[in-house]
Amino acid sequence: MIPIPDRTPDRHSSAPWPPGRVLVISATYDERANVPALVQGVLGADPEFQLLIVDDDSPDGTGSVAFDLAATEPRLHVLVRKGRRGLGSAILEGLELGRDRGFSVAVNIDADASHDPADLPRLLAALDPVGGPSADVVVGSRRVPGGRTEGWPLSRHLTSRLVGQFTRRLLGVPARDPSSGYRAIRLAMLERLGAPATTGYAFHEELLWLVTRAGGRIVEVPITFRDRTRGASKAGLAEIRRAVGDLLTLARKTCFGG
Ligand SMILES: Nc1nc2c(ncn2[C@@H]2O[C@H](COP(=O)(O)OP(=O)(O)O)[C@@H](O)[C@H]2O)c(=O)[nH]1
Ligand SMILES: [Mg+2]
Repeated sequence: MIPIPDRTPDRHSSAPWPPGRVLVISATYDERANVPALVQGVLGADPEFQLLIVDDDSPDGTGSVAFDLAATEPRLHVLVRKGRRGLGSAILEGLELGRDRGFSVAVNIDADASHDPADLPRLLAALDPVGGPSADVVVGSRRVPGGRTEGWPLSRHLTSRLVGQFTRRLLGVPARDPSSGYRAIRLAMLERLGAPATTGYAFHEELLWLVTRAGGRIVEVPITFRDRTRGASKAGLAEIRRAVGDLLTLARKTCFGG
């Protein structure tokens, strides 16, 4: 039998978006328990911030929790996509939506409380430092003085360091923590980048790689990353395998062009 394709459309929260400058984006997959604190933390950090949750139709109902909160919060927007399409693809769709809605800056934040919303103003300030050169991307970094990671097992420290070295030395990305998902990006930069090819976790490294090749300026500010206490990591074996393949593709493009 020929399978019938799922034509259910992606669903957007319905309230109009107020005009704004800073859009915080959070990709979610099975983060039901984390969404209320995420919304409160981000929107409480500054009355100017708006938050977009891009959910991939999480089986645990994250999308309906987010829609319920958005019904009474005009600064919260929700996009629930059909099927799991990947972390990178969710972030890219959020960035493009932010750009199309006229925001000038987006900040990506994980939904699981590993990234502290209290750091948002510091990340944004580093885009346009007083008296210094402006940046195109600001990475919340665990590997610059003052940065740290709490609660990770040794295996994750080692993998993350290995990926960091690979991205820095082989891909030529000038960042000490290129895998950090906590980052602010000037949305005008998107026009200067080629289309990212990565839909999974290696999107973080690829975005910085594209920014570097486009001559963009990346700076890092220290953050404390705390491992999640609610829900489980989605970076399972299949995702890790996919990310390794994507990083090797980037290395090939770096060395042989593409
Ligand atoms: N929309 C969407 N979000 C995802 C997907 N995979 C992971 N995420 C979200 O991406 C963020 C980082 O994932 P996480 O599992 O915490 O990865 P870890 O911190 O590397 O263990 C979390 O907010 C996840 O819910 C996906 O396929 N689609
Ligand atoms: Mg996490």
